[in-house]
Amino acid sequence: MKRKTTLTQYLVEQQRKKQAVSAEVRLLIETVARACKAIGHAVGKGALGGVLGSLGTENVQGEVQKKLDVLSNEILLEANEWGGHLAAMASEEMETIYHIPNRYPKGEYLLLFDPLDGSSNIDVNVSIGTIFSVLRAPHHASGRDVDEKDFLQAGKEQVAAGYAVYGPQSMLVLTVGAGVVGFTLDREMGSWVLTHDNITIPEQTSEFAINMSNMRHWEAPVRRYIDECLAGKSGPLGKDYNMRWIASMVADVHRILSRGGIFMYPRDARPSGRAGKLRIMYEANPMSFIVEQAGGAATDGSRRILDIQPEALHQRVGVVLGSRAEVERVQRYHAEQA
Ligand code: P6P
Repeated sequence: MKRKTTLTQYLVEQQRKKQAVSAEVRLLIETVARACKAIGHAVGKGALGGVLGSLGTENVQGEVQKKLDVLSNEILLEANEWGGHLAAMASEEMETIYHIPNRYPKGEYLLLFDPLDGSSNIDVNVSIGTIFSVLRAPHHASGRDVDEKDFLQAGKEQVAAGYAVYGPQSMLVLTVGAGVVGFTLDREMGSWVLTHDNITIPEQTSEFAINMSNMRHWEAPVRRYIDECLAGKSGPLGKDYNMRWIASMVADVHRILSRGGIFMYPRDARPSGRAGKLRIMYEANPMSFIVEQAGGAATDGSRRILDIQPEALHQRVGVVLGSRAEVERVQRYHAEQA
């Protein structure tokens, strides 16, 4: 019987190949993966675990916090604070950065995460996930204490990024800058087993993902692209398109990594409108790193997301990512409009 490659073995092999995987990064990813197993276990219990429903509190985004949001955040903090590989952490669920307690050694990496993405789907039993991003801590060399500004690095500085999707299977999808790999949780053994050793996104697609109820707020290039998709075979794109919208970014991106597609959460066209819904530091950047490593593209409509210099920890950004030819088409439409 073919021996199964586990996450640890994959990371050790990457370490040997002198990829971005240092011993600290390996420990960090293994620790996050173990925390995702615990989160997936809590999610899987559902009503039996007494963890469904809301807490009646709001997070820094002004979004109602689900019990599982806060529990998932705590699981990631507790799993990662003692290992000595991190200088600090940041999360969608926390207003400011989380400093490693003085009783633990500090490391040279920063960990950012959306502990449970897709919260609106928790109580209706639809796939949700955890997204994480790893940056180097610039302050480490200077010996000063880490601060929020140290997190404000463009997405191209990421050392690693990944997500866990808690669906019919629990999967962990990861990049350390050497392509994209996928692991499936072997629930009997409790180990992440390599099942997808080279995930790539088809260049073309005939499937788009967008929340159509926001149509009145879209910029013209987005409207033009979607209208062309809806025009089907007789339209300028010459083929019929299908539509999906799960409203869990992790699940929508996982589908695109699995069979192609384009995911759009565009910025709002109104002058007073939001720059987008998704947060750049712990949603758009990690997903863009993964999508690019899988041969796709990721922009805010016009600019490559990984080049954007963030100015605030919880900054929002428009997101257009997936099959390269489709993303570049939307980019062209923005350029023609400029
Ligand atoms: P809407 C989940 O709340 C999330 O942040 C992403 O996971 C998802 O893609 C998006 O929001 C869904 O937003 O407006 O369709 O509910």
